[in-house]
Amino acid sequence: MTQSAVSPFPGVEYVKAPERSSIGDNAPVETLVSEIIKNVRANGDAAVREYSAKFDKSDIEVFEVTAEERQAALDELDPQTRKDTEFAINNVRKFAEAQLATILPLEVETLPGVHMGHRVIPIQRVGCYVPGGRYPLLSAPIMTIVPAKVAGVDEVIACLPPNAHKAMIAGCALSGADRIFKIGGAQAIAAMAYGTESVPAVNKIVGPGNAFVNEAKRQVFGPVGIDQLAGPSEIFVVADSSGDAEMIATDLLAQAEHDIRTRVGLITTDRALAEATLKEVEKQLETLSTANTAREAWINYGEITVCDSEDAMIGYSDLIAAEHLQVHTVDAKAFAKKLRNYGSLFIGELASVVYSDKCSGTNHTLPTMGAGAYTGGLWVGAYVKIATYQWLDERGVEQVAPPAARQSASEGLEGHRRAAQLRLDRMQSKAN
Ligand code: HSO
Ligand code: ZN
Repeated sequence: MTQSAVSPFPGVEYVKAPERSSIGDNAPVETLVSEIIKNVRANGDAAVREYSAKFDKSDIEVFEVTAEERQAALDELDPQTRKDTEFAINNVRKFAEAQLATILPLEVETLPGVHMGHRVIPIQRVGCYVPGGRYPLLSAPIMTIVPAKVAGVDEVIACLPPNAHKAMIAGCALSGADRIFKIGGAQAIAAMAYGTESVPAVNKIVGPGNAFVNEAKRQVFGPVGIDQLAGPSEIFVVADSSGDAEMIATDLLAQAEHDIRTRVGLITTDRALAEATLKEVEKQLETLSTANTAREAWINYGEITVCDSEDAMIGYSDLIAAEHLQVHTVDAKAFAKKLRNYGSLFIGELASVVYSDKCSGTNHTLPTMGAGAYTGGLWVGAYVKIATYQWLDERGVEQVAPPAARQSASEGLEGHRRAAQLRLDRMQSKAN
């Protein structure tokens, strides 16, 4: 059933509504993944072997990629691909370094004698999941591994499915992975979370994957950190009458070809642009080699809306909080400042999402499914901890000890009261 009669937001009308809105029931995945995690946690490599055979049809005995295998993967990479990969790595590194320089340590004296601050401490060991996927996306390992290295993580390990394209091993190596393992799916996440005989346990797991990987990350979260739960890709374009239908349709389809669940859309104040873009999408689908996937995504989750005001356009865009948001308006820089919720913003029609997908330098691991309302994407800051500390001199104790002791007493926490009071008592007996 199409929802064209229903307005998705006040002042917003569908020209083409998505036919589906929600992504199915996750319960069967949840149960299976929980079994996989329990088994890997209890039986280590043996369980990983069992699942590699079952899900990946792999009889691999030694999971870790050897130095010779690494070298062979690098040697097999064609020279232009290697150059392009290094170009992307350098750009991602440059931006991550610039961002890291903004994360500063701090120390202040909040009361006389009460000093506190925070330190910026790299996470010790990080695990990067690198998906196999239908196409080998060489940019995937770059986006998770390079910022980890820039942050100063001691050991960065990467896991990729045993049947992943060999070039992906080269991508992990060029990005700087310290160790690479051929393990995929939920078993890889479990192995990195709890450790096995061959895989060291990590402190944080990052990187996108399929429904099983995502669910496994959700389940191991707690003692292990995760970046985010990556859903299917999303792209929206906000445009006024200056928008170019061909360019917009091209950019929408560029992401629609990822997955039949990709969500793409145009939000515009211009009805003529809406209708022209609708026609353009249909036209371009006729010649796109990936049209099978892109068309299904377009029919199911694609949308075009017309807004009766700029405010409605901004409000609806903020409600969606799209993973990628392109701004095609007359004064795109000024308009961009009015937008609040998105994973990453592409200002002006020269900034295509595809550039950041591949090589311009911002991270392409971004929040989906509305998470852009509360977080940005993966970045160098996700690989460091901001950890606080304090130190006091006697003037500080004189100020904080009495209220701390009183609060503890009134809460019935006698142990706390004693700890608060002890310093004061010592200071007083020293003075006498
Ligand atoms: N659009 C994807 C990233 C990507 N696309 C890599 C192509 N290569 C998620 O942001
Ligand atoms: Zn993409």
